[in-house]
Order: sequence, then C-alpha cells, then structure tokens
Amino acid sequence: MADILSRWRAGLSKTSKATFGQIAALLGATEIKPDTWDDLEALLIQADLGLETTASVLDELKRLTRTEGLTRANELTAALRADLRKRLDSPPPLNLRDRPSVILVVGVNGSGKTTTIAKLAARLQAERKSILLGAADTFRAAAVDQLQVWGDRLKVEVISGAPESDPGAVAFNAVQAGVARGVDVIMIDTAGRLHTRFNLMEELKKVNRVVGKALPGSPHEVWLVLDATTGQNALQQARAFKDAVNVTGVILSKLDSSARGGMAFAIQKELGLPILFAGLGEKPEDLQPFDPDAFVEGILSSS
Ligand SMILES: Nc1nc2c(ncn2[C@@H]2O[C@H](COP(=O)(O)OP(=O)(O)OP(=O)(O)O)[C@@H](O)[C@H]2O)c(=O)[nH]1
Ligand SMILES: [Mg+2]
Repeated sequence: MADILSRWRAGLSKTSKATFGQIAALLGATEIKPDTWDDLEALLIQADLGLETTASVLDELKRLTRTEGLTRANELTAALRADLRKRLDSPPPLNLRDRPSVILVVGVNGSGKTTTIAKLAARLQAERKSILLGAADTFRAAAVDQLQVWGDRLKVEVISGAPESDPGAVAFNAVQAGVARGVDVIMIDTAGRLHTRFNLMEELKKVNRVVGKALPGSPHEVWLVLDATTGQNALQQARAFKDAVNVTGVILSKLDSSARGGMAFAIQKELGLPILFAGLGEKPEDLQPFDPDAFVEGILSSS
C-alpha cells in the first residue's frame, strides 16, 4: 500500500508542486478571511479543476464553514480533502467477461495510445489473460513497427496491414484472428486523430462499425486515452470522441508530466466517464488502476 501511495505521490508531484500543494501553505494557521476564498479560488482554477467544479468546491467549503463553525484556515484543508475525494468515483471493475473481449483504443495524436496498450497487455497477461493486438494505425509505417516491437517483447500476436491500407480492414482481420485463436482480449490500436477533423472521425466510426461486423456486440469497450498535460482542452477532445463512438472509459496518461492533474475532476463531472487507469510514468508498472484516495492524497501532498 505504501508503495502504491508513494508511486502516486511521485507521479503527481508536478501537479501538487504547481498548485494543490500550495493550498496547505495558503491555508496555514490563520483565520479565514475574505482573501482566503479568493486565493483558494485562484489556486483551484489554476489547477485545472474547471470553473464549475471550482465554484462548487468553494460553495461547499463556505457552507461547511457556516454549519461546522470552522474559523481557522487549516481546518479547511481536511474539509477540502474530503470534498475533493467525494467528487471522484472509483473505477468500476473491468468488464472483460466476454471471450474475446474487444477493446478499441482511441485518442488524439501522441496521447499515449500505443504505449498504454502495451502496458495494459502486460497487466492483463499477469492476470493470465491471452491477448491479441490489432495495429489499425496504418498511416505511419512506424506506428505498426512500434506496436510490433511491444508484441515481440510481450510475445503477443500483432495483426497489421500494409502501410496506408484500410484501418477498418485491419481491425476486422484482428477481431477475426482473435476469435479464431480463442484469445481472451483483443486490443485495437488506432491512429491518432485530431478530434476536429471530420474525415478522421468518420473513419474512426467506420473502424468501430467494422469491428461490430466481425464480432456482433463488439467492441465491448472503447477507451479514450487523454493526455493529462492538455488540461481542460482534453474535455473538448473527449466530447468529440464521445459523439463519434461509444466511449466507455478514460485513461489519463502522462499525469507525471503534467501540472494540470486537476482536470480529472472536470472529466468526471462534465463527461460522466469513469477514469479507469492513470499513467504515472513511462514504465509498465506506472500504469495504475485509477485510485481516487491515492489521487487526492497525491495532489495535496506538499512534500
Ligand atoms: N511520462 C509519461 N509518458 C508517457 C505516458 N504515456 C505515454 N507516454 C509517452 O508519450 C509518447 C507518445 O506515446 P504513444 O503511445 O506513442 O502515443 P500514441 O497515442 O500512440 O501516438 P500516435 O500513434 O502518434 O497518435 C511516448 O513517448 C510515450 O512514452 C505516461 O503515462 N507518462
Ligand atoms: Mg500510436
């Protein structure tokens, strides 16, 4: 447990240093003054909590100040911690009961899809699940190679197509191959696409449809990888992907590179999507199931 917590603390150190960790200093042993609220509001907005969530946190803390008779600013720290925790849900248990379960992994360019798939594959293998990967990113030859390198390392079969071939066809073949081999989980890597590019989003819809033709009822999961360094912009991305395909969960990558981890709150509040995993670094074990307790602990830690 201590190990997990220190991993989260380390992964969230940029976010805590930049913003949340300063809250403890702000809420020192002074009296609560009108300035305290202004300063707290500024820090929470800066922490990428989003305007709505920031306003709601402040309302709640002001209410508690009245009803509980809090007078010292440091009493607010505990109240803030509890309030932030309440705003995050624990991820639901992974629903990978179907055999095979097909997971389509989507997101903008460079968000971390391919490396996240590799880390997930390693994690699922450790749970004794058999995996097959589909390289439906046919734009860049290097993309197929990247997935293939991971496949070789993990001893997992990778289905790919010729460069610039139809990504839908690759996805179709991957699902068919996975069904034929009787694997537990098929993960389909897709090309990064700007959520504002109509044609690319249409292509993603097609990949999604084609997967459903290869195996009715699939994809069982569509996981959206969001780069935590993009802050509130990630919300626009997520909305566009949600409009195109049935996103079932979010993976928040690169929290370790980000000072804007507060966006996790906005994702839950404004999108209603569960955060399933968080990327806390580049190593496979740095991909962790999202843990709201450790997350809140990590962002508020001031060490
Ligand atoms: N520090 C850190 N780096 C990460 C994390 N996840 C991914 N990366 C890095 O982000 C970069 C891009 O990752 P990819 O997996 O190639 O991203 P992608 O979404 O597949 O990119 P495209 O296929 O070009 O759209 C790589 O250098 C990864 O090592 C993370 O959680 N933490
Ligand atoms: Mg990729």
